[in-house]
Amino acid sequence: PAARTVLLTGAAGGLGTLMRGLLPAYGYELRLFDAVPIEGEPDAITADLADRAALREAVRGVDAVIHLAGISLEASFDKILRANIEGTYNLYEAAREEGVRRVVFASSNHAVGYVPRPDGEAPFAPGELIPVETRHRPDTFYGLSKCFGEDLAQLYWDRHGLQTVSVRIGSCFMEPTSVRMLSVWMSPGDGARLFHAALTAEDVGHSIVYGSSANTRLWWDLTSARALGYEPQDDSEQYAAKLIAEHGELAPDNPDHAHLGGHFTTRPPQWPH
Ligand code: NAI
Ligand code: 15L
Repeated sequence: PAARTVLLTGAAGGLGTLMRGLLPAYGYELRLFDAVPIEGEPDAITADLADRAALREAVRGVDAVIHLAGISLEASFDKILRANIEGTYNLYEAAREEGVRRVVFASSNHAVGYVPRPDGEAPFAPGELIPVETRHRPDTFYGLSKCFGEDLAQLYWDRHGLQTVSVRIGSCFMEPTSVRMLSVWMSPGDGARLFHAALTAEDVGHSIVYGSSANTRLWWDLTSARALGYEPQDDSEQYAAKLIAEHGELAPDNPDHAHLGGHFTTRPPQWPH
C-alpha cells in the first residue's frame, strides 16, 4: 500500500523546501521536522535530532520518513558525529520503536566522492557508468557520515526488517550552476519523482540508488533507481552550452575535476564552521 503520512526531517532546508512544495501533489500528508522553525508552518516540529523523545513522538503513526536533516557540507568531526551519525541513529531507533516500516535516506554522492569520474566522451556507455556497488570512498567526514547512514540502513533491514532506500543525491537545485553539475544534477521535479518511487516501490529491503536526472553527461548508473519505478524526465543538457561557455569543459589535469566528489576532494577536510 502507498505511504500516506510522511515525516520530512530537514524540512526547513533547501531540499526540504523544494519537496514541501512538490510532494503534496502525489497525495502525501507531510509532517515537518527541523531544528529551526519554518515560516508559515506553525504545525512543524521544531526539535534537534539529538532529542530522542521529540523524535519518537514525531515518527509516531507515520507510514514513512524522508530523512533529510543533518549537516549538508563538510564540518568538524564533532559536529558531523552529533548531527549526522548520532542523529541518524536516533532517527532509526525512533522509527524501529514506533514500528515505522520505511525510511528514505538522503545519502550523497560524497559517500563515493573519491571514485574517479568517467573521463571518456559523453554520453558514456552503460559499462562505463559507476555502479551502486562501487565501494565506499568518502571524500570528507560529511561523506563518511553518509557511508555510516547507508550501513545503518542495511543493519536495520537485516536485523529489524525496517526498509530503506538510500538515495545518493547528486546536486538537487533549481538549475545546475557548474560544469560538474551537468553530470550530477537532479531537477527538483525528478527529485520528487524519485522520492515518490522510493516511498511506493514494493520490497525495497535496503536499496541504494543514485539520485539524478537522466543527464546526457551522467556519471553513474540509474538502473537501481529505475527498478523502483523512477522515470526521470529532465536532462541538464539544456544548460550545457551556457555553463561551458562560462567555465570551460572539465579538465583532466584539474584535481577538482578528477573525482565524482569534485571540489569536496580537494578542500581541507575540516572547513571552518
Ligand atoms: P540544508 O543544509 O539546506 O538543510 C538541512 C536541514 O537540516 C536544515 O534545515 C537544518 O536546520 C536541518 N538540521 C541540521 N542539523 C539538524 C539537527 N541536528 N537536528 C534537526 N535538524 C537539523 O541541506 P539540503 O541541501 O536541503 O540537503 C538535505 C539533505 O540531503 C542533507 O542530508 C544533505 O546531506 C542531503 N544531500 C543534499 C544534496 C543537495 O543537492 N541538496 C546532495 C546530496 C545530499
Ligand atoms: C552534497 O552532498 C551537498 O549537500 C550539496 O549541497 C551539494 O554540494 C552536492 O553534494 C554536490 O555534490 O554538488
